[in-house]
Amino acid sequence: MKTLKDKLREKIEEARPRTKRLIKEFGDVVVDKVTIAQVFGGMRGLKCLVTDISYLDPMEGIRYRGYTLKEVFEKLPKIEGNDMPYVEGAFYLLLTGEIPTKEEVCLLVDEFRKRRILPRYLYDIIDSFPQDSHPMTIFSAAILTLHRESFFTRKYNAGISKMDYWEPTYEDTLNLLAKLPEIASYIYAKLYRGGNRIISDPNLDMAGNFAHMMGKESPYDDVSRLHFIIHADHESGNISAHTGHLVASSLSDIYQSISAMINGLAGPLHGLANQEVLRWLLSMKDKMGDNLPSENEMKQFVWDTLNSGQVIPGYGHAVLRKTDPRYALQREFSLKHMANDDLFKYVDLLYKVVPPILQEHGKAKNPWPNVDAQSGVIQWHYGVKEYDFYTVLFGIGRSIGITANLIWDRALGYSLERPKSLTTDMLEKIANASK
Ligand code: CMX
Repeated sequence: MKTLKDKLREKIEEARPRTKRLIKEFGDVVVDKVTIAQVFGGMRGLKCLVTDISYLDPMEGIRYRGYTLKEVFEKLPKIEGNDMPYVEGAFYLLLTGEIPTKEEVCLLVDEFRKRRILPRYLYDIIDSFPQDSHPMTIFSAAILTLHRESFFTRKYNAGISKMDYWEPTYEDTLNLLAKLPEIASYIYAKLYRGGNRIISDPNLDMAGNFAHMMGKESPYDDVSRLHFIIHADHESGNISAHTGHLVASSLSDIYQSISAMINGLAGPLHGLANQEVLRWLLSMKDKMGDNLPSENEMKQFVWDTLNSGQVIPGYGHAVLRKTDPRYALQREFSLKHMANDDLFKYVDLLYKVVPPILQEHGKAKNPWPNVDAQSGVIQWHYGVKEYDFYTVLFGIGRSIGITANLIWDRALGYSLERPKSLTTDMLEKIANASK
């Protein structure tokens, strides 16, 4: 059986001539135009990035390597007795475009096991953070600290051909991904469990071991698999993916690039929205006591939030224009496992009342829920009630897709990112000339 790295090498050899041909023979072909609104508006919708790993259709949602998420969950190998597939299998798919066999996944599970141990100094660094630090800050710093382990940086300093950049990047990726659950669960133990750490179980897969280190019983292992896989990738233009790609384009290594992307994910308009949803729901629950709000009370709560100039967390999206399939998958899980959970009932009622209100409000282009509207409530149900921690979970998942992208960036020799800026004067001249 071929190893993942050998298979990847073959895929890279196949892909290189396609990229080379497009640049060499069709480099001047126009792909898109740029409007003044896009220049000021965060480049929304501008087609100027490339990835073959995932594609986001505004109506259908994300596809990983051409597969809808539903297909991904159906097709990837699973551990017997579990509903959700191995996270390692999702990484395999994102990296190669192929659905792995169970044997191929097990080989990768073994690779991750061998690489998961953290260096002693990392525990000391995590311990040295003040207790009131946000877990995303510690997570980002811990990942950055591992820069000293970078194989890519060592190889680069020794002098390596551009054609081979992807290989040490691949090694760094496996080393980092294997360690993320260990880092995250240690941060959790430090901040919320008085430092009482549960040592990892070498017999378990990545997500199963994470659940174990969090001190959780089944089905929290499947919750983790579901969570990490749906958060893995959302094409290249979202803040975390784009930050990772941008930083890596200067040949910063995986640790520096992933630490940076974690900081982008930590913003409330991006990954932190999952913690915002919980904070917002709990503030309503506080007002309601044990009573479930009526539809009218819920509507009033939503309007009050909007009228105070805040956004409804977990709703809207820069690209999507319908209910996020990642929301739908989590809803399906919740209906099966926790339909009577109080907060889930809130989330369900919100699904009914928020979209028409956002439509009436008239601002959001997408009134439908995104991934963050559901994820925190599932964590809450299984006893992870420290909602500051939720974006760290998003970060573990997102690292899987971004590292796969960065390996390919290196393999296909994508350029240093350097768009051009203009002054307001220049834009005014362009505007006047168009009259
Ligand atoms: N509640 C209230 N207003 C909203 C809104 C929401 N959920 N979503 C968008 N709007 C508003 C925007 O703030 C903007 O207002 P202004 O014109 O006053 O600036 C207007 O509607 C148009 O925005 P848009 O084009 O529809 O959305 P953007 O592409 O600018 O922003 C997003 C997308 C996700 C940041 C936005 O929908 C939002 O703030 N949602 C709430 C936060 C959230 O859930 N983020 C998580 C997204 C998923 C993820 O990345 O993790």
